[in-house]
Amino acid sequence: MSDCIFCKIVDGSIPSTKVYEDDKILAFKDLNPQAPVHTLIVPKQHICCADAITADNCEIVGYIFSKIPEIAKSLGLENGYRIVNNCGEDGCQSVKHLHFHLLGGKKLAENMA
Ligand code: IU
Repeated sequence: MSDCIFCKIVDGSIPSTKVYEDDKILAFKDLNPQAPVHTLIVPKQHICCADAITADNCEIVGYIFSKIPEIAKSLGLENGYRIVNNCGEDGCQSVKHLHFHLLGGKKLAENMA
């Protein structure tokens, strides 16, 4: 999508600090980290949000999760981590391209809401 910032990060027209990349997904450092390690993992295909996941496009979500252990290990997250997805207005999603926050590097707060 031409006006999507994460699509532009995926196509390289906006720079990012890449953590992992293959033909289907990109992981890059969050510009405003909320933890010592804060990486965003995005599908290269544009899906606006978790609410737009369907039987036809859900394969990429499983693929992302299959890569998370490898990405986490490469970031030194040997002691655990948190995966977060914000969806829509009430979920405070600010970028409308599906992404998973990978957070860690310290004991994270227990309160999720
Ligand atoms: P959210 O779940 O949509 O609220 O998360 C969007 C994240 O994208 C947020 O943590 C921002 O700091 C981050 N981000 C970024 O890393 N680079 C950008 O160019 C933009 C947002 I815009």
